[in-house]
Amino acid sequence: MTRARFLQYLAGWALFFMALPLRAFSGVRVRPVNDMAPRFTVPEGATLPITPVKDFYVEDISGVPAKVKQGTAGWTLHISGQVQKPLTLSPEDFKQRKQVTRIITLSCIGNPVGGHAIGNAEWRGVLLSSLLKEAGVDDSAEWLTFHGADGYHETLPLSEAMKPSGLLATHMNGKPLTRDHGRPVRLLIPGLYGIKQVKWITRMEVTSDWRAGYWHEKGWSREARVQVFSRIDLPKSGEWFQRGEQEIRGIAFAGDRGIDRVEVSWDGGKTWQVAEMEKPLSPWSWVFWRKRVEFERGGRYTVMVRAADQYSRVQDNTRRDPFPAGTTGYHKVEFRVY
Ligand SMILES: Nc1nc2c(c(=O)[nH]1)N[C@H]1C(S)=C(S)[C@@H](COP(=O)(O)O)O[C@H]1N2
Ligand SMILES: [Mo]
Repeated sequence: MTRARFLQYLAGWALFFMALPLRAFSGVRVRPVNDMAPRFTVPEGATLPITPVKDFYVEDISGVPAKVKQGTAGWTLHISGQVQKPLTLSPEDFKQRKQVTRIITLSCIGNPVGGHAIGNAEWRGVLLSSLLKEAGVDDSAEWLTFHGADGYHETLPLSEAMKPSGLLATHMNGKPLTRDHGRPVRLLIPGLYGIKQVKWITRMEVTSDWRAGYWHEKGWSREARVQVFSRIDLPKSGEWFQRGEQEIRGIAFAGDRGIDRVEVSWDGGKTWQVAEMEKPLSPWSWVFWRKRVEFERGGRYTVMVRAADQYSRVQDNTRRDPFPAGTTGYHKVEFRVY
């Protein structure tokens, strides 16, 4: 089999597994090879500005590593490769460094249109750039590879890693990271999908050679830059309303590019109206939008949403599968007015 055929074959299987909608709601962990299947539940009510840890989606290749289950007392993170001064850091060493708190939204690249494999949290930790400066990166180095205790690995360009927004987080919403979310330390680089946000980090290596990440080896995007995403949270699909005023609302997200505008349609995409937006909690956070609409006539309505980032990149209406670079299509909800 040629490489292209092989990738097609993998892609085929990835599409097949992601097309099983029941998986998302069952909460059952089925894990076929090559399947990016984030576990998430759809909340009953409105979306909260900060996602409680218990409702935050979880995605990883083989669950919490044994090393983490045994406790993280002897844990160390090594920073090595093309650096002047290799570092070995314990959780205690992290505590002694300057603490930074950031609100950052995290989204899985496998999140479907309208999906909930996206959450917003307040992360605390140490700036990635400050640790790299401390280690003293060689001029000839270009890449930084992260290794997780489960064998997962990802590579970032050093230019991306040196951005002042990247965080090696030890805390989530004011508490130490839970095992599921990467205890004792994980990466958060705003602007990139979860694929890049390595959990349970044991080793970081500075190199001049690029190495494909775990999912990139399976055909997923190499850069994994977040696409413009918007979602309708209310009304829910299939709901019935009495004639009159009704609020439509939801979230929008564009990684580190910020949301400039959200537009809503309730005639199936023929006309669009600008929605009101709340101020985001940070430059890396999702935003809440809302629109009050007067529904005078009974019948069936299709509400749609689309957003644009601050570089005026309007959301793409092609309903792409999340594989290989994240989904793009507009979220639609159908409901009835009587
Ligand atoms: N070590 C490790 N880190 C990982 C993964 C993994 O399988 N192993 N999965 C990545 C993916 S695909 C996503 S979407 C995020 C999910 O983070 P969460 O489980 O905290 O929501 O973790 C990323 N980091
Ligand atoms: Mo993911």
